[in-house]
Amino acid sequence: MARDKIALIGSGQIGGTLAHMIGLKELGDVVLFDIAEGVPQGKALDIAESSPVDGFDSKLTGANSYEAIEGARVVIVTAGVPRKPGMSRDDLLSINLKVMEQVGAGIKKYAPDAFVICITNPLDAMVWALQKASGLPAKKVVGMAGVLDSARFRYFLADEFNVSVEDVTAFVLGGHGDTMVPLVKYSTVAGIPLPDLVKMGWTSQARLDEIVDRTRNGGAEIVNLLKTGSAFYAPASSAIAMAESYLKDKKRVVPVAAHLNGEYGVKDMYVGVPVVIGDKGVERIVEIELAGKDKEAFDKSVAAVQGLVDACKKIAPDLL
Ligand code: A3D
Repeated sequence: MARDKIALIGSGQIGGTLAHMIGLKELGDVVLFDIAEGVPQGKALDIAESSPVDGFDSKLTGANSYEAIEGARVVIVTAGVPRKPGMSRDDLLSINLKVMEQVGAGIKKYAPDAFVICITNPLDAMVWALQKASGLPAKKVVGMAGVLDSARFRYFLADEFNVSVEDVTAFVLGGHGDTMVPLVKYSTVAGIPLPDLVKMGWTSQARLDEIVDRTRNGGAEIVNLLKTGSAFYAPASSAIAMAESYLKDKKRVVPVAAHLNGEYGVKDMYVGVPVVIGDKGVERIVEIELAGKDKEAFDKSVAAVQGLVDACKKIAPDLL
């Protein structure tokens, strides 16, 4: 059986980490792509030179032309520019929107059968634009955010309770960013919902609220510490989990930015919801009933994503 080919569009902090992880996990051969000359080639060679030490077989190459991604089974997109001081959210949106148009055209031409995972921010709008620009079926194009947001929530909870991260599950809905909706009653330690743990005296409601808040601001916390960029290890791990579920048809149930067409009362938008990922892409959208404060928070989050999508439509009306 030939090895799967995985294309990484964008060879920056996350792209390089993804390539290294794919090698270490022997998930397939890697093509690193970037517009910066030498960077994808240099990272590919550097990681390839680590392969004899770590004992993995994976062919790693770097490229500046889209032909190199031909036939990829998975494409992970991190291409774009970060928000710089003085740059508005709309400036960032219009720059990265153009990037998504280029990337979408490249995928359409050379990897139309791939499962595509978008990571570029602003996530929920960029994955929407990438699906439009690539013309791929919506169930084959997803955004990575929920796995990362719920991983952060799980980590903070495990730390709070002094238990293994493996025994903590978390449920996060909504758009990526400060409007995300961590659902406390569906988050558990070994199956025990968090509200029960409060009753059992494991933590207080006030502590739980602080942890939810820290989760919502998890990205900003890392940016403030690093000063020169944003998180890349945990985002890369999260995208790898999604790629692995597709490549191995694991049918994992994970929160991703998925295309909604009526589910949760949302039409033609990407919003973070739990889905099943198997070898057909998004095989099922898990639709839970939301009520009260959770529904309010979800609707607020959807409205924020809608605002970004409307801005995209204004900048690039021909994407529709
Ligand atoms: P960075 O290290 O800047 O890498 C981005 C790469 O994209 C650079 O190497 C650029 O040269 C390249 N690039 C720019 N324009 C193009 C183009 N037109 N075609 C191909 N490549 C191009 O960033 P990073 O790896 O740290 O982050 C990548 C993206 O992920 C950013 O948009 C971040 O905001 C985003 N991000 C999202 C999350 C989520 O949870 C959704 C988390 C962390 C980062």
